[in-house]
Amino acid sequence: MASSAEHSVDDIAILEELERKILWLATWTIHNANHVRPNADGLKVGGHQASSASMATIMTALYLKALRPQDRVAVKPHASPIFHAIQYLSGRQTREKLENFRAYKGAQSYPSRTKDIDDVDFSTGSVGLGVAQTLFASLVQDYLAAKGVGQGVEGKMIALVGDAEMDEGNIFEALLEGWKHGLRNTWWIVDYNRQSLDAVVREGLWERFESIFRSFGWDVVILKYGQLQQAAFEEPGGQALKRWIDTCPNPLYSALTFQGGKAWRKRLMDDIGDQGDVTVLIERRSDDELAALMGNLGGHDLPSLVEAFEAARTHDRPVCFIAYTIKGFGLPLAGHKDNHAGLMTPTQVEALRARHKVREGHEWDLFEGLATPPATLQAFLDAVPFRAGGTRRHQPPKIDVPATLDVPLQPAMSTQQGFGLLLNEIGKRDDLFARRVVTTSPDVTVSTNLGAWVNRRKLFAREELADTFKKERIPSTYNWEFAPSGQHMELGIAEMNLFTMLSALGLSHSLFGERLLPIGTLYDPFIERGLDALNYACYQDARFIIAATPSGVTLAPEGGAHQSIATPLIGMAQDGLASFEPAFVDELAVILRFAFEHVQAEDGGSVYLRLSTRTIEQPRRSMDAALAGDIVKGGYWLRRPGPNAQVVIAYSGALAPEAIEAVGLIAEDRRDVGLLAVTSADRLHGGWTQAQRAREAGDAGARAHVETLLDAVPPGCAIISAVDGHPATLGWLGSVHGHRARALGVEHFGQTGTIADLYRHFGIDAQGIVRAAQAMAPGRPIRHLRAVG
Ligand SMILES: Cc1ncc(C[n+]2csc(CCOP(=O)(O)OP(=O)(O)O)c2C)c(N)n1
Ligand SMILES: [Mg+2]
Repeated sequence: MASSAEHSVDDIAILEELERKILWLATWTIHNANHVRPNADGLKVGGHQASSASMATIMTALYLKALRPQDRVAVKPHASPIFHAIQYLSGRQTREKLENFRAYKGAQSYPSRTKDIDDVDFSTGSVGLGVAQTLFASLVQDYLAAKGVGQGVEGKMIALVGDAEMDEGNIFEALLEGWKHGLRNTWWIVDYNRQSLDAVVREGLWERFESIFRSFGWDVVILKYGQLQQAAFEEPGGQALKRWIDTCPNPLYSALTFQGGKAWRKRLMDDIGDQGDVTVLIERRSDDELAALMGNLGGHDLPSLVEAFEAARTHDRPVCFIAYTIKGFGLPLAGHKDNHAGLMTPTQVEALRARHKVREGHEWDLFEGLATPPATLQAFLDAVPFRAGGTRRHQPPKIDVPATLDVPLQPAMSTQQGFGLLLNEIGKRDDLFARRVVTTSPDVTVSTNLGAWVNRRKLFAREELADTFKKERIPSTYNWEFAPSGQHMELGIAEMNLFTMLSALGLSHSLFGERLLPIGTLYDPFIERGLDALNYACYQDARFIIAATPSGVTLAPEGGAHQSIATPLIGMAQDGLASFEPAFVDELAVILRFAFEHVQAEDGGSVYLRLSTRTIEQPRRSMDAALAGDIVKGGYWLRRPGPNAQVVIAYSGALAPEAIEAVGLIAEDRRDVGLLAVTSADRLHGGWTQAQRAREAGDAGARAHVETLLDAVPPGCAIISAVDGHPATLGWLGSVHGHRARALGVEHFGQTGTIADLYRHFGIDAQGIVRAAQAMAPGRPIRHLRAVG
């Protein structure tokens, strides 16, 4: 590793030149998007010039000096132009993408793993999530290392964090979890520009940050004064200047920065001018030099940054860097409190062009206007350590999934119970497949039925820890041993952490070169608590399985606070997530097997299993390939309707017994009643949409599974659907072939009672279904329909 002595003055000089180039390229990218590129909408597309500039120095120090190929970085969303400029300079981003910044298929507004071409490690956008993601990635790195797999060399997991971003609660939830797991190798670099979107932050915020991080066991490195300032403090009168800087309120510092050298001089002379040393210190400098001195905060001082990063690499403790910066550094927007959405005017850009010596028509030239010869600059860029070793994204081979997942079926059981048994069976295996399954749960490991699996495969910790109860010979069902070989990551209650952890586990193949098969369990309603993190995980194309149980109003006595109504719709609407709600355990076995394939498939995604604690009678049947195929596609006829059917029932999940009973009650008075088992409203609907789109694009033969299924329903027949969730989940079935439809489901929370009470209350019991059938398929009264009391 290089020591600071090895940073020749030349290196720093080159870095400083390249930093200016990066600032220019980012500025031009934004300016081009707003003022040069033809824009039919006539709207400004923005680009966060000031937020970006704030990070220019820090990111130059990182990407062109401090980073190693094994490091992974989450760049704060609004530093995207700086990130893309660095990538362009490094030959990883194209001019075309930059010219189309924020436009269709151009470089993204916020760095995106899936949409950008330029080596984004973690997407960002919804502030706070990328930050936490680095912490969980570090835990995954430790998990792999403990098993002797992964990259073999430890990287730093780094987040570039806005100071206002630190208001996001999920960051603190993550901090606590990191502390519990003995977090290592994580750097959070806070861009302490003391500005947010609307405002200048409160005084002394850094002290809160410092004490919070220290109490979680982090090192805190405060980068407040750059080397110019440090030198000035050594001059006679320097300590008075330092005291003034330390006590200057944030808004005043910002305002003076915006106003420039003249204003600094007047204010400093008024406040600390003494006709002696301090006055000499100030007078010795021109306006420009004075502005440069006062702007020379730690976060804009390359030597300080490079040194601090190198020092932090010598150990594995987590480090929070608080780097003082100026929002809009190097631009005329610097320091102004309204600068967040501020764009430079064409006149201001022309002035900057002159300062950067960029000729017209040469705006994108890499080394335009720089003093150092291009060959030297290129040689410097070619030798950047981060770039050594080619691609940083791994593509390990797929893990073979067993042809079937077997489970001992009992006459009556719940899908949650089946899930636990399936995992228990996997836990008995000794193959790569079983070794790469990793589970995690926010304090609901036992109550979601992972207990047996954990007993077999242990909890993960970097160090062995025996179960005290076992040691003391106290009988317990659970054997909570922690070991490096453990395959369950225990989490506290916070669901945001669960999804961020799954996001990190689910990117393990790409980030660290080792495939994992992550499964997270939680109560279904609390998906909503972690929803933004779930969306974030899917957006990054992380691959994982969630088993959400219990769900719906079927968890009856647990009460309204735990009921989930919207989750089936979330499952349908969430991109990158295939959702299933099986009724029977043999269906679940097929779906879980599919899920292990789907999370590994190039064009696959993550999987959501909405499960239930309701024990229901299981069908006695043998699973064949055709049935298994239909279950994965989203549905099959449990009872095919005949040609004279007036009504068919479609149901999902735990309502199977009600649907089956209703069919029996209706069948005596209506002919040919059909019963459609919907294992995935999401897959059925998605397939239907896809087929329609394909036909519209000219593929006349395209056909969706649901279209084929519903071919069996005669034209005049009505479809009654029933789901323990929002009725819209299956409400669309009638539109497939133009059948009349009545969608039953749950629209309100809050009732507590038995399952029978609640199904009756919401009209999703057998009688409710029969009532709907009577209304939709009038004819002679259905004898089994009781009068509504
Ligand atoms: C979850 C979320 N809420 C709100 C926003 C909108 N937003 C973007 S940046 C920002 C504040 C930026 O302040 P800071 O983090 O200090 O970054 P700076 O602009 O100073 O660099 C806000 C509120 C967002 N991107 N994500
Ligand atoms: Mg800020």
